[in-house]
Amino acid sequence: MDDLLSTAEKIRSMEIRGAGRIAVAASAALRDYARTLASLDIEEFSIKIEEAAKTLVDTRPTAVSLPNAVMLTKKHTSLNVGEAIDEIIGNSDTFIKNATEALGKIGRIGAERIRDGDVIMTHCNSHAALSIIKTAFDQGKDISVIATESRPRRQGFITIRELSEHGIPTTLIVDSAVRLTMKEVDLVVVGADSISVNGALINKIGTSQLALAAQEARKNVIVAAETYKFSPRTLLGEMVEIEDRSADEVIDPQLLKGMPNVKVKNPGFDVTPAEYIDLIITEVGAFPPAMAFAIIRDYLGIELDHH
Ligand code: RUB
Repeated sequence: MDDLLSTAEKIRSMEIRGAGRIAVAASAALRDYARTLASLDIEEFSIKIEEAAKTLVDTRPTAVSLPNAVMLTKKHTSLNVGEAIDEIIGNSDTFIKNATEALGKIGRIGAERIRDGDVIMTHCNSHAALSIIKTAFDQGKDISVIATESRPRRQGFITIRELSEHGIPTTLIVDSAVRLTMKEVDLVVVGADSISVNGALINKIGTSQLALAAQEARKNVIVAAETYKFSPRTLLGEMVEIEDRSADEVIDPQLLKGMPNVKVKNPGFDVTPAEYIDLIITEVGAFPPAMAFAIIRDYLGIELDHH
């Protein structure tokens, strides 16, 4: 349990962050925890797995990759604990292998949309989005990137480091420079924390601002998202919860002393409606956002877990 709690804490504190990484870490943690439960009977085993699943899912609310990874990993039908553990190990190995391969496939499919000479704007730090950009660069396309800072946690710094290490010319801008800079951009490429059944994208706060500025400037917006970033529960009418993070990430509380009338809001994510999105690049193909239902049905299943 200690290892599982430690992974949960790393996700909560954002030491492990980004929808894909969170999903893979949670799947591995559940797998390793299952291995420690061999001495239990099947009922106790299933209860412990459910508790562990909840601990992992409760760490952060927005990225659906996390509950999807946990849902796919925890499934077991055998009444024999040894076999149930093997099922969970198998589920996790499959999930992690698919997630890893998905990044390569998204890179190859998405790179088809990038032309020689393109200037690409990206936001926050998305491994799926960066896979597209790096693949296009590796194909010899002469591209450059404009990366937003992504306040308040500045994940843009991770992005510019990764791009620089890959040899890709990169310009860092503050988030509020998005609209002014959009005229230099050919294409926006971002990742996803969740995609709902109506094709709306939930991603790092500020993403919808990039999409709005891109639409005004008639530039395409491409979303890089593994199929496990689609949200089956939105089929039940559920809304994706937007994480409210601590005000301390925005401003040092000391600086607010003597300002009793001020409060600070720090939403972590925002919603970009489907009509601002040209294409969603998944590992099984490039789809318009209107295909979200078909992706949920075909790749995640619509027999929903009702708790
Ligand atoms: C990260 C973020 C990323 C998506 C996709 O938010 O919004 O764009 O998670 O990333 P945070 P990836 O830093 O708050 O976790 O493509 O790597 O899954």
